[in-house]
Amino acid sequence: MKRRNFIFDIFSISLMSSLSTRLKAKNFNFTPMVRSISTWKTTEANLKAGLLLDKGIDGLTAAVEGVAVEEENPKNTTVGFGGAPDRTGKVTLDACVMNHLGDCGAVVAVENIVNVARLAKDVMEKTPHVMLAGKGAHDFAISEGYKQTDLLTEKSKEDWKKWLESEQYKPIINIENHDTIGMLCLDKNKNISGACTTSGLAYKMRGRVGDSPIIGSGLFIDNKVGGAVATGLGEEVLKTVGSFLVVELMRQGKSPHEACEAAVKRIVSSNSQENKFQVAYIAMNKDGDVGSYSIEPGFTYMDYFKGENKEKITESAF
Ligand code: SD4
Repeated sequence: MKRRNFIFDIFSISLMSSLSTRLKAKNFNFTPMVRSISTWKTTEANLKAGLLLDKGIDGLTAAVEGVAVEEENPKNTTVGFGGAPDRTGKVTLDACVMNHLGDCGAVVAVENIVNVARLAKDVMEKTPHVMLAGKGAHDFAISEGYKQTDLLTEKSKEDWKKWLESEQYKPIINIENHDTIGMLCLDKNKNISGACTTSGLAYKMRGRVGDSPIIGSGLFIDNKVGGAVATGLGEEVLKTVGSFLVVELMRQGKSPHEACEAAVKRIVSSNSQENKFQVAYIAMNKDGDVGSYSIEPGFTYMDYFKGENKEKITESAF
């Protein structure tokens, strides 16, 4: 057994056994083909998507409703409600979605709306456009019946005020400081869709947008080949059009793991890593095989398959 697989298995055992017991106890029937993967330890979000897929729900709906769990979770400081603000104390959210037909939608720099992945899906389905920004995206949300919510929690306000004392901004995401959720869902019709949603880098400049809402960088899907999503320092993912690169590498015959590794190494080869930063990809191919790779150790992702929701460790460049 390869060391990597061994570690995966050890890591997954407790989570698997408790979840499978839960599912068996409920006499649950899983759909063998469907699969959902998501960045970081987004256990409940990935489980939500997996269970929707098992019920026969389409991949796009499963992904959007799965990531909504993190958008609504105040403890996740990189997504939605409770996300860290920019330097001026405003929480601004970015998200995108893409389906198996190659249709996509995105919103950037949205304020006071929690479920921005759902909003990106609405942009895709209800407007002639792919991307809406700032006030325009917000006004569209209101016209579609979204409610306004102050996204800055007491805790994130406190943390921001503490940060203001030094105002030291390092464009670094270290491995403890992110949990942006990107998710890929393979549904019972063998169609892959995905969603990516974030509040971006903590204490970013006002107006800064990263990779997460940019189709090809934060997320890309070609249903003939597979899909990929990114997390980490968005500037580096943008410079290499990371998720598109991963999908193109799979098209050339690489496995999801090999494609993620090559895309990460493309970034590593043009950076000294004097200032450490993290970038990680997860990917799924048309056959439902999955893989991942990260620059720094510590990245994990969730994998829902055959009724089990496992946390998996990723190999890293360093
Ligand atoms: C960004 N890629 O805005 C996002 C940040 C991230 O976990 O992934 N954080 O650059």
